[in-house]
Amino acid sequence: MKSTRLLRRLGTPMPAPANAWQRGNRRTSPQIYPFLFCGHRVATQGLSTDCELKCALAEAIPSQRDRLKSIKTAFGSKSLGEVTVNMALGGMRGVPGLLWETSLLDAEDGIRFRGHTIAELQQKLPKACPSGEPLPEGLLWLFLTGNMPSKEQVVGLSAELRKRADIPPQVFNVLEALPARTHPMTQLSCAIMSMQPDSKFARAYQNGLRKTDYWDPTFEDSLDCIARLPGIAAAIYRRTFRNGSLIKADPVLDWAGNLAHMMGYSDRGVKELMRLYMTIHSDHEGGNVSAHATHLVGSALSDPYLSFAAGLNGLAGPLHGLANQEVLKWLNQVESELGSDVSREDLSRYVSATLKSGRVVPGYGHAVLRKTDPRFTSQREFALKHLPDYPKFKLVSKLFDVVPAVLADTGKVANPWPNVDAHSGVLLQFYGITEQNFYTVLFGVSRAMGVLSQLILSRAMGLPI
Ligand code: NMX
Ligand code: MLT
Repeated sequence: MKSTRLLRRLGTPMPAPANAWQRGNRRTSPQIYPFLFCGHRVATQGLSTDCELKCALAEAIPSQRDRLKSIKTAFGSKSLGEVTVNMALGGMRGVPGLLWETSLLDAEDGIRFRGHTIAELQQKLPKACPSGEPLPEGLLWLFLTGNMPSKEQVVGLSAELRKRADIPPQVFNVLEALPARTHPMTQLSCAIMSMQPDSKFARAYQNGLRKTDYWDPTFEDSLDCIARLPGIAAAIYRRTFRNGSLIKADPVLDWAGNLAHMMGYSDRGVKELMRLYMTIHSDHEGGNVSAHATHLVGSALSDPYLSFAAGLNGLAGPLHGLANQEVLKWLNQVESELGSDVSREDLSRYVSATLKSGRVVPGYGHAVLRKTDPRFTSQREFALKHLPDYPKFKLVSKLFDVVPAVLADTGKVANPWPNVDAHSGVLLQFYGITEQNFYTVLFGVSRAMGVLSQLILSRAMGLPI
């Protein structure tokens, strides 16, 4: 096993019944899901649905439970390898220890979302514009069902999310109560926590919920949360950087397009960037801090708001999601000290000086990846298409030429190549979103899709604490 990190690489652990998830189970047992019949609104235990995604998920769950059972029966007592002292001291790297369905990370090839590369998603997922970027709603469908959705299914899911997008008033009250200097990530975490008192999972659990039904109110909370995130993120942005005047959602725009719109950006390019951004940041297997924190807290049957807030608090760390903010800060320093037309030699000296001062070069390195992050590459392709002459993009490109060699020369950096955060900030800068302290919030909005999908699936499969 090429793995490098604990809690990784068990996404598709063994030959499960071929394509089991994709096959689904067209004969959903009414004993198990008495309240789920597509096209009808049927209520049970206060829960109801006419949501097509929920129906598709409900159909897929029985075969997934069977698959897990057969894996346990066939392979339950097999060893997954040895654990060395170094693996324990190294933060449990290389120890496979977690089932993660939504994505799988390969050290060389990077992320696969339900088996699909980013380029495949760009090709196969429905889009808002011809030959544009994928609609992230489609990825949410793929995460939860294992199937590539049709355009109609994605349009339906966009509408479902708009229907659920109203933000409860207490969110604004909590945001208002925070000092204006509060970091946007802290604001986001507090906003998520403020919705917890209305958790459908927490209420249903208190009313006596059967284990086989845990996934249902988890789905409801998760979809509500995902639906509201663009409005919440935009409110944080407008409050922190635009004197607090809010912009209403566009009733026909998609989820990511609406995020750009509510932040105050109407350009077609920003909306396309937001669709790409929301797609590529969504999931990175289960061992990263935000995914693992969400899973860990969720395994105690904490509701989705409690669990996702935990993930966000981890994402707010500078070695994880906050690195996108740190990259911009550092790029701005490079630009102001050396100018934008800097030579490779001067740049190389600057990178060495950063290292000598005991700091990390933000946006480079990774706990698992050992090659350039394909999420960096997809953003680079976006830049080459939409902003090839932008000076900050040229600086990022020069750094891509220079930094790996300097990091490799230290002899200790396991991966000298750029990660997702090395590129995201300059794309936002180009479209006028210059407030770097907000960037991790965008990462967080996207990450909700992956980690909350996995939370729903974990409950559907009855994974333990
Ligand atoms: N700049 C300077 N030193 C580095 C870097 C870097 N970019 N990457 C790794 N190192 C150092 C690391 O600090 C460690 O030093 P020491 O032995 O003195 O403690 C040594 O190299 C070995 O670390 P690795 O095994 O290569 O990396 P590890 O798996 O521990 O950490 C990161 C991975 C991502 C935390 C690390 O590469 C890093 O700090 N990168 C910069 C911050 C960053 O870009 N984070 C974002 C990651 C992606 N995300 O979005 O979450
Ligand atoms: C992520 O997207 O979560 C980061 O690349 C960190 C990781 O995978 O360890």
